[in-house]
Parts: sequence; C-alpha cells; structure tokens
Amino acid sequence: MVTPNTPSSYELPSNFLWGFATASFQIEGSTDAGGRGKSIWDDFSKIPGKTLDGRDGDVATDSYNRWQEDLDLLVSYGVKSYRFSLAWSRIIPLGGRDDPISEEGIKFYSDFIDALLAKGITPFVTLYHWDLPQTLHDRYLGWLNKTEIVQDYVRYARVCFERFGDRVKHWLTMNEPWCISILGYGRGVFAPGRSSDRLRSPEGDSSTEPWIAGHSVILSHAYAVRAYREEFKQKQGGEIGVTLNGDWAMPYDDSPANIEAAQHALDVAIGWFADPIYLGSYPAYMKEMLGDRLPSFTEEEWSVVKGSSDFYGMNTYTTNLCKAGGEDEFQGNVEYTFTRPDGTQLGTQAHCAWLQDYPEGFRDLLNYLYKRYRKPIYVTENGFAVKDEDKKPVEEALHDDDRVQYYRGVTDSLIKAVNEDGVDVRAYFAWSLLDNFEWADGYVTRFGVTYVDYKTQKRYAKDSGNFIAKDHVQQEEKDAPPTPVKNAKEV
Ligand code: PNW
Repeated sequence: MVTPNTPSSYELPSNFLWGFATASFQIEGSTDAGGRGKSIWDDFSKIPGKTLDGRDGDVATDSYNRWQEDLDLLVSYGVKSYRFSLAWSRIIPLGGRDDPISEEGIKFYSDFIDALLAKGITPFVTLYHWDLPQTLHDRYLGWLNKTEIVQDYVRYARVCFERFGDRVKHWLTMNEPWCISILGYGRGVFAPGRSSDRLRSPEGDSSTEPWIAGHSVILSHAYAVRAYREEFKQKQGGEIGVTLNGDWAMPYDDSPANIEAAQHALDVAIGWFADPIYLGSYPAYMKEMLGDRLPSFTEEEWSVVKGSSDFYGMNTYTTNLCKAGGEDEFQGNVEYTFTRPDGTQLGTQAHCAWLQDYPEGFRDLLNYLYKRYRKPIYVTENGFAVKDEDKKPVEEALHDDDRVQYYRGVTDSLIKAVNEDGVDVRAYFAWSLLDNFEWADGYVTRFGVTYVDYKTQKRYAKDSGNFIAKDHVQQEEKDAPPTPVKNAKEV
C-alpha cells in the first residue's frame, strides 16, 4: 500500500490482508429462504420508529441471491480477503444446542467459501454480528441468560468449525460486544431494544442488563475459543479472536480532569472487554463506576477468559474529544464532543452524528492498543458515511470525495503506525464492500465503497472503492501498471 503522503520506502508486510467487510443481516435479505429461522433484527426492524426510514432487512442488498455479483465485485477490486458474517439462524434455525442444523444454510455458506477460495480470496469469518436467533430471545432472553446462551453459542460455534474450519482459517467470535450490550440492552436502539426508557421499550433495566449481556458475550466468546483451541486448532491450523469497537478518546484540553476522562472513556468502550480478555482483569474504573452491578467471573471463568484472543480485532471509526462529567455510564460518565475549545470542528462531519474524520486518532489508537495489549492488530472495520449521499443521484454519489479523503488519511496513518511506530498491524478491512442496511439508520446512511441502487440492486464502484483498490494494487504489482476498477462500472 503506497499512499501519497508517505515515503515510498514504507511498506506493509507482504502477507498483509486487506479487503472489505460486511455482515449477514445487513446484506443478505431472503430472511425466509433455505429454512432460515428469524433473528431478533427481523421483527425489531419492522416495529414503527425503530429504523430511520421505516425499512427492514427483508431484501437488504439481496446478497443471498446475488453473492456471485458480490464476489465479482471483490475480484474487480483485487482484494486479498473478505470479512463477512454467518447468520446463526440460517445454520441452526432455532438456535439452540439441541435444535436441528439446516443443511441448506450450511450449503449456502459452504459454497460461498469455496467460491472465495477459488478466486484466491481469504475468508475472514465473523460468527456473530448481532442477528441472534429470535427463538433464543423468546426462550430465555438471549444474552441476559448466561448459562443458556454460553452453551447454545458454543454449540453453534462448534458446528461452524466442524463444517467450515477445513477452509476458514480466520475466525472472529463476536462483533462489537459494546454495541451488542449497550445499544441492544441499555440504550435500546438496536435489537432486542430493551431499555429503562419506557418511551422506547416496554421492558428492560438499563442500569443492570447491559453489563449482564456483556458478561455473557465475553464468556460465550471465551468458551468458543477454548473449544476451537482444544478440538480444532491442531488439525485446522486457524486463528481465532474477538473484534471490539472503540474510538480514540482525546482529552478536550490538558486539564487533569479531562485527561482522566479520556482514559475513563477508553476503559468503558474498550477496556470492559479487552482488559479481561487480554490482561485477565477488569479496568479499575469499571468496578469503581458500577460496583456490584459489574458481574464477576469465577476463578475457572477467568482462566478461560484470559488470553482468549489470538489477535486484537479493531473496529474504529472516529475520535471523540472527552470532557469530565455527564451521567452517561455507557461512555464512562464522560461527555463527547467534536468541537474543540477554540470552536473549530475536529474533522469532516459524516452523515451520522457520531462520526467525524480524524486520521491522527486512528494512529494514536493503534499505538495505544498495541502498547496496552501487545497483540498483532487486525483492523476489521473502518469507514465513513458521506453526508446526504442518499439524496444524491448515483452519478454524483459515486464521487464520494469525503470518503476518499477519509481513507487517504487512515491508510496513511496505518502505514506510519507500522513503519514509524512499529505497531504490528496485519490486516485492514474497510467498512463496507457495499451500501447496506445500516441498522437503526435503515438505508439512509451509506457506508459502502460501492453504491447500491436499491430499486434495481445494481452495484456501482464509488471513487473510494477505486482509491482503495488502486492503492493496494500498486503495492502488489509494482512492475505492472495498476488496474483500478473502472468508475461507475456496472457489475
Ligand atoms: C459498526 N456507534 O457498528 C458495525 O459493526 C457495523 O455493522 C456497522 O454497519 C458499522 O459499524 C457502521 O455503523 C457501529 O454508535 C454502530 O458509535 C454504532 C456505533 C459504532 C459502530
């Protein structure tokens, strides 16, 4: 990868994996096909007011039917790897440890994995990207029931290792435990939508449930990793870990209170999960903030949790300026802002309120994580939603300058972190291959490097897709002229 702002001697390791990421519920559609069971997002997205545009995931980008097109797209961009997730309820429609496996669901993913490999693309597979089988929520409230969910999740994971592990060598257990717990059981904006806010949810307790859900997620991850290591790793030779969301936290100014606030923000967003998994203890601040609302692990559980990730899976989008104060436990009782003390903005505003472009923060976060957790880092998600892209005609939307600028900044930061700071980064996945179902934002917010016309389901490469492809193609084919995807190419 050579970017304009870095000396040409800078390099990434030759086995560096790069590509794009997606998730099952955001792209597949066909929610009734092949015996798939319902997931918690199926009904949730249909409740009036839960998505910005009132639309659901029944069609999404129709990738269940168009996976061959998606594959062609990946090939045209020249990626080395593709990160996608498996829908639990396609594989085990009812989800539980005694429930039947759907051979049709297995075949769908198995064929896709074969097709990727035939094109020389390495599958990077997420087991859980938020689409919990609805039945498990109905039976015992899903992530709120630790003893049940751990067993069901581990059985699901085992089925995946058994059926796909001969070909899949990179596994992610969970996508973004913080989002699962806080957005699903605290703020109630994601399925299953539980919250103390009675305007939002008929049931839920935001003071306890998110911390319980997070606890179950950590344990489910850890016991699945143990199963992989004990029963599959030797034969299959793959690696497994978790991927955590987390944005860089920068003190609003250099007052001690705000410096401390920034650390508290990191402790809750990242340390809540990463400290137990990589270091074997909770951040002190988590205990201070939550007291006995923070569920504790037994000795035996700690021994399974500690060291349960082969690498650091990093999803990151932005940087927050942090001020002490506020009463939002979900961000560590810290206030976030993008407005600097002098009134200027940190960076370019994205379509969603929580995202501004600040590439220096990406480099700082890489350094922080590498120093603290000492693991090779895989950047498993990173991306930008251009303001009002949904309102633009396709020809205009393809020239996504703000997204190109974003990727120029982060790839430059990444290369500097590797070459100047010595951070061991081994993969980079841009979010996302395609515009897709952006959860509570419906189809309004677009993160794709490929434009999707939702009326026709046609795909068109945006400038950002070509930028990333060209960038990497140059690295790999130094002698040959780069062959970027053509602009506005119809796939
Ligand atoms: C991630 N936040 O979610 C998810 O892994 C993707 O599925 C999603 O499409 C992507 O980022 C873009 O949103 C997030 O509120 C959702 O800070 C919300 C937040 C962060 C990440």
